[in-house]
Amino acid sequence: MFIDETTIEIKAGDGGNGCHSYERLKYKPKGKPDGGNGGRGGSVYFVGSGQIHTLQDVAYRRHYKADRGAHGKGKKQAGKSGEDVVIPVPLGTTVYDEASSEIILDCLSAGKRELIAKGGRGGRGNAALVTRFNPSPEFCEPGKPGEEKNLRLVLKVLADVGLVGRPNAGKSTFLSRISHARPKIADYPFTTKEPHLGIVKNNSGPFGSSYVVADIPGLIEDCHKGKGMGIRFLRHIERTSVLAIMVESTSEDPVRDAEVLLNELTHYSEHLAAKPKCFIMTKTDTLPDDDETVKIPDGWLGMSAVTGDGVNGVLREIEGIMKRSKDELRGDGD
Ligand SMILES: Nc1nc2c(ncn2[C@@H]2O[C@H](COP(=O)(O)OP(=O)(O)O)[C@@H](O)[C@H]2O)c(=O)[nH]1
Ligand SMILES: [Mg+2]
Repeated sequence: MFIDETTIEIKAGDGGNGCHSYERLKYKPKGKPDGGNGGRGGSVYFVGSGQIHTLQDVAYRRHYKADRGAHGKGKKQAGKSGEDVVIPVPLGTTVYDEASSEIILDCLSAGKRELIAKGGRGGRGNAALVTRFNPSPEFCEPGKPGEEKNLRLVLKVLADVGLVGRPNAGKSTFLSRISHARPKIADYPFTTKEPHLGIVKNNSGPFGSSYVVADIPGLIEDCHKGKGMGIRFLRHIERTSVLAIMVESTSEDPVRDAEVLLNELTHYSEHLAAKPKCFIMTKTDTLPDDDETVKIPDGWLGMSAVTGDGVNGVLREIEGIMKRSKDELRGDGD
């Protein structure tokens, strides 16, 4: 199941207590202090992973607790440290403190461990507490408690391109044509209930390596009022750099249909609606040959994800827009 929001409780391990003990030697009633230090409590970390795309596993477990440090022992034996807990989360996960709503972490790169709750320090044993003035301390320190946090995790998937269209526009078919992703395809609306990501390899185009395309559920008029699947899932294209607006060739008025889509985007956020876009008419194979030039509005591209006609043209356009917006971000655009 696709889960993009959850709350969890985490607790780092407490530090082990220091030990209060004395050397025991034959014929010597009380030797030197030899109580060892307590071990450090385990810490809790998050690590971004490119292999998972939902918070499902994290949400299922809900409680995470790292081990406590072991107590120190006599003969200056230090307690073992508690094991750390590392929680993998999908890239694009933002971690909030549940109480203050403050952002603790934005997980944007894979593989880096981020400390979320620190394990408690172990207490010192009386051997470590010896001073010139107190050569035989009759006390030791308790371990410090590990940090405890209630967290809210919100996932906004990381993708470069977002596919926007009515249900049945052919978004999923397009994604499965250009990537290895296999979203469900059918001729009834709302087959896509969750975002699907596809990685497009691009070795020849201007963009260089590969990029991620997100297929999200279809948008219908007034979905911002809760119709259909609503617009909550639009968060998953918030971090894209290009939107591909897709309208079916059966549309009576493609320009108006595109406006309806843009209007729904605007209701979600002006920022989202203002992203660079390309406009695509899908399923051109169903148009009679002489109809194509008439039907496709100026500045739009036509394609058929079934026959493959025009698909490369669409990818080149998308890659071109991505390259231009990256150049602008770097400040060397014109
Ligand atoms: N003839 C034709 N049918 C298509 C094309 N692309 C998609 N379809 C069909 O349109 C229906 C909806 O496609 P789908 O990709 O699930 O649309 P989505 O709801 O936008 O993801 C399916 O029956 C597809 O087989 C196309 O280029 N040509
Ligand atoms: Mg679909």
